[in-house]
Amino acid sequence: MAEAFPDVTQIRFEGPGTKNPLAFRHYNPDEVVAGMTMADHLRFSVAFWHTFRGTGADQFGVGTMVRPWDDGTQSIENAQRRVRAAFEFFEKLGVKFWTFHDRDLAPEGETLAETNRNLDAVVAVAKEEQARTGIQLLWGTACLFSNPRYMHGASTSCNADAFAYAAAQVKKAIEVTHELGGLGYTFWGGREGYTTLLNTDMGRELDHLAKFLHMAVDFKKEIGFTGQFYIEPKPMEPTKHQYDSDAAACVAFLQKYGLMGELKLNLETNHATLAGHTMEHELETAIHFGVFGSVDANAGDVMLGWDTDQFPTDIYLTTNVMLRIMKAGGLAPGGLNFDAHVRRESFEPIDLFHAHVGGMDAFARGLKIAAKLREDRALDDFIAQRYGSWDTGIGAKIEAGKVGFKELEAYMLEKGEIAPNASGRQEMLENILNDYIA
Ligand code: XUL
Ligand code: CO
Repeated sequence: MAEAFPDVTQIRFEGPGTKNPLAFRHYNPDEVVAGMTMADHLRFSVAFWHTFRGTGADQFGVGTMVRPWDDGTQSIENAQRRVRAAFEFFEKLGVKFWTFHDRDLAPEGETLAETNRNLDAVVAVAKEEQARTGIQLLWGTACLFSNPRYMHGASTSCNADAFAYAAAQVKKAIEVTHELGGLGYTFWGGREGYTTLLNTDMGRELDHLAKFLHMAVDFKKEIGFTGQFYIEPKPMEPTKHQYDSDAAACVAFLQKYGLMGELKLNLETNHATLAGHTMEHELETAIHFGVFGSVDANAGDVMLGWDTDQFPTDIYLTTNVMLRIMKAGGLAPGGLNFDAHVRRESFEPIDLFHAHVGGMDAFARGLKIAAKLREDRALDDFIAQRYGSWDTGIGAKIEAGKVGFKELEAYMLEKGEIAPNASGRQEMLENILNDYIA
């Protein structure tokens, strides 16, 4: 097949001063930062659905993307050619991982059996390309939201047959993920949520979602798939109330239904902001509850209230994300998956490179800044000292469980008033952060 991106050779590290827009200024894969190569810290992944299936269509107009390798048909040959173009892109960009939904890869047929055969035919090419390039599947997933059969949800549908179809579809998606040596499998709740309680039995739907995930866990064990399962929280879009709304809601769900230990979280920046949280809050929550897994790297727009899935360019964001990832001890077996798409106006193939190069450089800078902040304990010492009252005296006794309300009453009656509070120094800390980012 002719090259899909004939104008691009390997994207290389040229350093901060370069004027070449198709070079890395900061991402130097083999450079060691805090004891590990940048490639191993960052584990970049390309999302097949946005980069190779995104058309640029929106509510107001049809697609705009120019993709010379794609003939626009639903043929298997076209789907296979698209996969080869994708691997050329991954290789030239220098990423080691990719992700896909079953239906991004291959068209649906007339029957489930035909759909599965279509998928197998395209997965065979992906397997070949993986072997040729050494690029690995970070995770696979199933699209349980596009087809009208899932209008009421998949595992949370009021229609039991939709649950059954979704189970069959996910079974197959886990099988092909396993076949491709996938490091994980993601469950994003698609239409698992509701719009009005006037027609919804929420408790029953949540029970069904849990049952579905238990079946998936059982099946995974049965076939010996050892990849990590992830839930991807999102608060809204397409439904008004998505069940996996944020990290804390997912933890509550996993605990209630006995699924802790089986699934971790794949956290996405634009989903965090839609939930009214910062991405670092979501990461910190997941880390605390022991469910941090992987990251869908993107960004929203501060002026727009929907899931714009833009490429991350904000160094504050990437620094804060990398601070948490380093605190968690790294990403593996997860990664930084660019669940992001180019703008409708950026319709040329080359824009796919500009977008990813920018995202990778933004994260490389975030990594270097976070590593330096950690090395200097520029924030850590302040936090440790802020909680100093818990290290000795009454604080240490409370943490050790040595006192209860009666002892604390006696302590305070004798002391009369609390020790003076100290300033939180937020502005000083913001200045320190700025100093490192500069
Ligand atoms: C949707 C979203 C999905 C998941 C995979 O907002 O993020 O692409 O990442 O289904
Ligand atoms: Co996502």
